[in-house]
Amino acid sequence: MTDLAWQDSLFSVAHERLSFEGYRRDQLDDSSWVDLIPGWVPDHAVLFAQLRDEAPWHQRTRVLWDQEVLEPRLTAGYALPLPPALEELRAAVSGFYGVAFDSCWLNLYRDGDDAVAWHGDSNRKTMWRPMVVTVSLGSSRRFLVRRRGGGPVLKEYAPGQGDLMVMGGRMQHDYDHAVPRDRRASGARISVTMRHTQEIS
Ligand SMILES: O=C(O)CCC(=O)C(=O)O
Repeated sequence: MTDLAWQDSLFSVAHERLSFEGYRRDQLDDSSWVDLIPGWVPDHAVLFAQLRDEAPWHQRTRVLWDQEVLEPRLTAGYALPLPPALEELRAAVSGFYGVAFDSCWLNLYRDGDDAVAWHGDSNRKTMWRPMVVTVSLGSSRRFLVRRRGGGPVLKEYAPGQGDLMVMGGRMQHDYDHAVPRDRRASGARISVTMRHTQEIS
């Protein structure tokens, strides 16, 4: 089978399994939004176990106040072509949103001590309206949204168990998001994130 035929057949299979029917758009303002589909991945527990056991996890370091510190989570990056289980997700969101998601980055929050601080994704530096896809596997974690640079929490989500979230419009420019430490978190969570490098036409 040619690469293209293989991708087409993956897309039609994914299309049946990974449905976009009933997705909800949370409009943050005129130009920023979050799309949500609860339980988007039917066999999310299988995918969670597969990625937990097989992804090339490592712990990155950051320089903070002149000190090198470990990031409080594990991460794993993939180059295209993705393994079939991730390609199925990538093909489905690329088809639905009409944009080629061409990078895939995973976060593993091992427990409630792992977190990601307030930030807007750095793709805002090169893109006008970057979309960021997050497929959440495993335990739910609090996912908070506030205006860029500070202020009260404006939205709180609890993605886990196969939920799909897509941040879009001007959200990476105008809002920050975070997954805070949470001692009440019941277990590990993996977020599969996908981004694109071509501006949306
Ligand atoms: O795990 C999440 O849902 C958020 C991850 C995130 O903000 C990031 O990878 O930049």
